[in-house]
Amino acid sequence: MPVHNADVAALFEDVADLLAIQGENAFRIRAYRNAARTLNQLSRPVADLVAAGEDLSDLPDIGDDLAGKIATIVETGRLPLYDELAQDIPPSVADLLRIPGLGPKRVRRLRDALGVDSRAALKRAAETGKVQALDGFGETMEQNILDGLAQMSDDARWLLARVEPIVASLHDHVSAHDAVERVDAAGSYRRRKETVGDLDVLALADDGPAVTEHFAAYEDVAETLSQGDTRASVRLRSGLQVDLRVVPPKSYGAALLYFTGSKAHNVALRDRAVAAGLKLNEYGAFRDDTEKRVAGTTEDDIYDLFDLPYIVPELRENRGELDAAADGTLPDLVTRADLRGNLHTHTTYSDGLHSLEEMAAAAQTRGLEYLAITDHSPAVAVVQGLDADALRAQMDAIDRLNEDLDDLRVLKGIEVDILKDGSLDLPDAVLADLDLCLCALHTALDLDEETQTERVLRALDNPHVHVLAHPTGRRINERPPIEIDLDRVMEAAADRGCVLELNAQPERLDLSDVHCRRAKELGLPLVIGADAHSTDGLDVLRYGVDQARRGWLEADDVLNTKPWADIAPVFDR
Ligand code: DGT
Ligand code: CA
Ligand code: CA
Repeated sequence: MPVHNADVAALFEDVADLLAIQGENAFRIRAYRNAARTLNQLSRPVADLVAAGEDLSDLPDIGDDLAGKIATIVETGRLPLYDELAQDIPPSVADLLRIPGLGPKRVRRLRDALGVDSRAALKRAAETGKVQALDGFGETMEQNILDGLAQMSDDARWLLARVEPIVASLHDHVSAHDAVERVDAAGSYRRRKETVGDLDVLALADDGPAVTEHFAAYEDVAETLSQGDTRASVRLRSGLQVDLRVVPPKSYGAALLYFTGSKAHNVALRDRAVAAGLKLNEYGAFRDDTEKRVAGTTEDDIYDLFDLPYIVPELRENRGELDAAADGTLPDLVTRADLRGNLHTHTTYSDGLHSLEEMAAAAQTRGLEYLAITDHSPAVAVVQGLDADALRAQMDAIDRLNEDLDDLRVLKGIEVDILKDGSLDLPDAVLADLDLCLCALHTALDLDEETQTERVLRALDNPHVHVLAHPTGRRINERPPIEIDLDRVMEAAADRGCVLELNAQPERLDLSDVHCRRAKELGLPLVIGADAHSTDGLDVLRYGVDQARRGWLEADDVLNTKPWADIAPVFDR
């Protein structure tokens, strides 16, 4: 049974939630949350570490007890402590914590006083005014709960990064069948969309029934939704739905093109086919009059039929890629290999898991030429932030570290908080001595658009600021973007010689693909920032690159594809 890091992390988060609802002590709850964070940031599958007999308690925030629990989960797929807790508190109660404004204490109170044990029960209680009558709730809280419930959809989409390890295991399983020559995950996954609704998998094979049978027998399958001779749909234990099609060689390119989508790209391509007297579907391209097959083995052949060069999946959204292909003006998209540095990094000075030295070593391992250390300032109340003295101490430590480093330059930076009035959380005198300064919003995220936009513009007015980090503050499936006039912000940034970050964290990917493209149109360069909170956190840069590619960005549009010496002037406003 493949147990993925995210599964173990999710189980620990669930335990933390249940403990919190029970009123357990904060220290114990935090231990599970920290462990979940470690697991989510680990680049190697923890199941492999267990199999290799490695000592898990060497991992940050994992003690002997948690190491034992991880091994149990990997080996049995279950955690007895969770099962015990879940007997008292059903998942539908823990789920209430996801509603903005509801913490464990309130959830416990709702349950004890009103018997609320699910979203539906909460909705009924709020609609009948029972919630506002409770001590410590009130009318505003009740309305917020109703609003929160309305915003939460039951069919949240899957983060691309969460789906990746699931695809890897599934790919191994399907490929292992003798009849299968090739396996591709198509659909939104192949287009590298930030979230995936369901997974569309193609297997190249002549013997359909044997392969669909083998697919349905995958050990991670919870439920087979349908199974035929050439296709099957299953739901995995994680809840992800997977649709498999088994396709023979002569149709494989056509099927790959069709099931990669997007639907809008397919429709636009089919219109071109019709205009050319052709019929295009998932089986191939055919002459309209004679039904003769003219292409289908590869995607290349099909694009070639229309005199088009190959179009990479990231661009297939019918946002002008077909015209650009016809004109020979497709962008030469940025790649991960183009990135020379990372400009957003946390360390143990604030909320990072690893030390300055460890982060520098990890950057070297990954072939980066420069690494900006950008810990938090004090206003981020949830973590320990650096005040001016602490920042100066860190700057000295960076100077000392750089003396010992040959092929990596560590840059002195900060992720300074933008305060409610648009001023910054640290004095100009210390900001002036940094190599670069990111600014970011972490509080008062609910201001109206005009106020929020003015607030950010005021921050960018500060001549020591260079980068606006995670500009919209969204967390996919958790928190919507702030209300902000991003066009105005981008224009103002360009005017002032500032840039915006494309934050590469899989749950942020902030800016969106559309915003990336808008920045390019406005001539505003971006930086792709890992926002790394651990050594493995540097590996998320590639998700930022995926997003940038979906936004049509080329290496020239991304500052950290260039040597530090070339871009240093930008950070010297
Ligand atoms: P998702 O699953 O919501 O993240 O998005 P996709 O793009 O993976 O969409 P999905 O799974 O519904 O379908 C996979 C691909 O199949 C889609 O990208 C294009 C193709 N497709 C699906 N329905 C249609 C259709 O009605 N017409 C055409 N031309 N293509 C379709
Ligand atoms: Ca899909
Ligand atoms: Ca599908």
